[in-house]
Amino acid sequence: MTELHFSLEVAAALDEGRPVVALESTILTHGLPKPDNLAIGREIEAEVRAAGAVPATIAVLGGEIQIGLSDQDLTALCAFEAAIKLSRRDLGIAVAKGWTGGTTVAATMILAERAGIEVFATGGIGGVHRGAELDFDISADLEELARTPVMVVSAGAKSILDLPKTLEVLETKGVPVIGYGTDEFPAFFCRESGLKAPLRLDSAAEIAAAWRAGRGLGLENGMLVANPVPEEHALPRSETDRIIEDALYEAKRTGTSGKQVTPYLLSEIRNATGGASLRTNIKLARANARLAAEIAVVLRQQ
Ligand code: PSU
Ligand code: MN
Repeated sequence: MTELHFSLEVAAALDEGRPVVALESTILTHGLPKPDNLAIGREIEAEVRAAGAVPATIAVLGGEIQIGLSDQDLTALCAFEAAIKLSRRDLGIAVAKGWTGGTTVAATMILAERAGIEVFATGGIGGVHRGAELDFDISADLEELARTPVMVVSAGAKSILDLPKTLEVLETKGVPVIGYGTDEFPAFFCRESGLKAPLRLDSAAEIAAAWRAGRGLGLENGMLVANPVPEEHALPRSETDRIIEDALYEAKRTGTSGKQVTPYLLSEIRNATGGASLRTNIKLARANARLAAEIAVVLRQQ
């Protein structure tokens, strides 16, 4: 068996049955700019702790699968220029070759499940890209939500994606998509997408109960909780959509493809909004960490 390496804090929490929230690391290595990524990673972890759970940031360090990072590990990962973006397909080779990298939503779900962690907070998930009917660019995150029983708390998905097609695929794959306190599926930077959230729940306790009941039926799929960015930190929709259109055009023009697409679009949007998108990204990631921790706490009380 490929070994998992636990931080002391996470090992103790899991041992004692205390609530733990998994956090991904591609957001740190590829989604956010250096050196801000370190402070943001720490803030997200602090948010989980403030709500009474233990954060387990997951990454691969020198080929070792790490469940929970010491502050020293987090600092090193955030500064490492050569970090690799690791999804499901990359995990085996990363361990065999001794790579260091950030795990995507898909890879983090796999490792959280192996570690016995049910709740996971991120910013946004990958999905069906615009034009996927031609280039087949569909994130492995969707397939993972279909097959791995971990709850993912996100701010929905960015409109760099084709959101209607993303929701269709999630429906086909039997993934519950829960609007938290909203009837509308949120679009990451913006609270509105113009699309209805397939399901709606209004409290951490309701979400925890729905999760337990699904698991009690032996269902092995994950669940997506879509938590809209707090109103005061949301970006205006029409302007943001225009910036996203420009970023998509640039990606096409520069021939960006494969796993580079999402990081490329994120950095284009950040530059075009003069940092406003970064502030929003931090706020929503913190809000998701908070909600995930609340759910993890309720799950331990049931
Ligand atoms: N979407 C975001 N921010 C992110 C990502 C997605 O709004 O940082 C990252 C996540 O780690 C996600 C990954 O799992 O990108 C998806 O990449 P791809 O589209 O190549 O599957
Ligand atoms: Mn892709």
